[in-house]
Amino acid sequence: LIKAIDHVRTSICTSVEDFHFNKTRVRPMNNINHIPKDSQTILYWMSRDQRIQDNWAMLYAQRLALKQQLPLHVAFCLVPTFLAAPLRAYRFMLKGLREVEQECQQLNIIFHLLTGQAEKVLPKFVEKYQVGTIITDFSPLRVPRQWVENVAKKITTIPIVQVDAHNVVPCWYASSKLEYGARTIRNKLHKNMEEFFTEYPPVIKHPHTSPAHHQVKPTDWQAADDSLQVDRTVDEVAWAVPGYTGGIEQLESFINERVCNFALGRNDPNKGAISNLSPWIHYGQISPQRALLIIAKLRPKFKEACDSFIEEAFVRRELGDNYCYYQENYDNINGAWDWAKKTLNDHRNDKRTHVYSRDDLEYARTYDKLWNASQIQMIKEGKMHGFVRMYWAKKILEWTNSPEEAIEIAIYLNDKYNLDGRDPNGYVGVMWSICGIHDQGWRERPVFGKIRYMNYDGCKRKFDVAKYENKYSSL
Ligand code: FO1
Repeated sequence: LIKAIDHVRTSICTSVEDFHFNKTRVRPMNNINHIPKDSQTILYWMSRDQRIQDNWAMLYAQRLALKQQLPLHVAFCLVPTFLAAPLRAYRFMLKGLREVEQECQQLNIIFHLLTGQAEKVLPKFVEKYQVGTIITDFSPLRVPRQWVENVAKKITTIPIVQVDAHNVVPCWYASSKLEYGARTIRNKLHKNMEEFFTEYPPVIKHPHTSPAHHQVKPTDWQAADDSLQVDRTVDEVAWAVPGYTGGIEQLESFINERVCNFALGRNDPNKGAISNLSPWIHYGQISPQRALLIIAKLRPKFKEACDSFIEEAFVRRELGDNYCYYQENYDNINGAWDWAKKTLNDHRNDKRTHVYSRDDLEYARTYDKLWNASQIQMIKEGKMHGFVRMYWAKKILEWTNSPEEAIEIAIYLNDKYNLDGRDPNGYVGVMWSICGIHDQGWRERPVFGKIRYMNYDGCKRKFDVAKYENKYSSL
């Protein structure tokens, strides 16, 4: 599949220079429009989209460097802690970045792993290499948005621009407001598909070599690992091979082995019918748009599966970015609509049938074997099946003293164990389950109020619960 994708890229265009770049993907982060005359390099500050190919931010950076006839650098600013990400998450990310470094070497692009906050390390970098423009990618989350803002405050002499390299339709272009749900954003996204759902040209071997080329040493990955201040008890998982190649291989196995069952089996955690791509997508190691372009081609053969995949990986995923971008309280109860806040408040003092502590939940010590199994799967594999994720979060609401506590515990566990934790989709999943965002009101009942309820018997009607419980029966 990797070769086939390379072939598609080079067949649409041989150079990014003759490619029409859709400028709607780019927005200025300061009001400087001119690249200083004595500039020596262009910099892509990579953050969310940790790949070279199929990356609009990288393509835009190279295009600018080619126009200016300047060398091209890529820098990643490694922070020692990020939203409580454990070793499992960081190792997955760092291994993917190793592949990025190798690819840069082959393409005459210089890769730098800078350790520390961007606002501290980038100003020095810009001065040292006489950077003419910084291009960065886009995340709707608070912390990375603050990074960009802080950098823009410190670096005031060169243009800083941002490219949404994660969404098919740039988040700020798809909608200018907080959407209610899939039904209100779907048309907005689909109507823009023709404009944005295009093939990627290749990032090419860069023709301009930096004088600094030979001074830059290869990254010391061990030192990078040692610099982390993370929970090292949550270790790597075996099933997911990090990096672009690993991600494309996962996509290939989805196409060859699982897509045929996706339409009917995607809600059955025993079926193994899902794409499993979310870890690679979270770290930007593969492009969601690439996955969509490939899956869309299978539509004549697997219409229903492809349409469901497009709904999940395009509409629902981009709705997640919309929520986090326009709702600053995306991870707490204030991010709920008024009807949901009211109903949760009305039922705040309802008697709970069981109350568990965070520890009880974390170590899967509940009476519910299905819930325990889902928690065990997450601890062991760093993932949880999408259908069970909803049940899992809703039970946390049922078994804790307040919706606030439920949200906090659900996010804590999701971010600690899941490879794709700390992602807009994770926050939206928790907020959908506990606060009814992107959902509607349902028949009122204890604790949940009008928030949609899920129960064990309902799961039994959907899949072989005992089989799943047996698979994940102990830690
Ligand atoms: N991005 C960075 O620019 N630097 C980091 O050190 C960094 C660490 C990190 C750890 C775990 C994780 O899940 C993501 C991490 N990211 C990092 C990427 C990033 O900011 C996120 O993927 C997005 O914000 C999600 O939208």
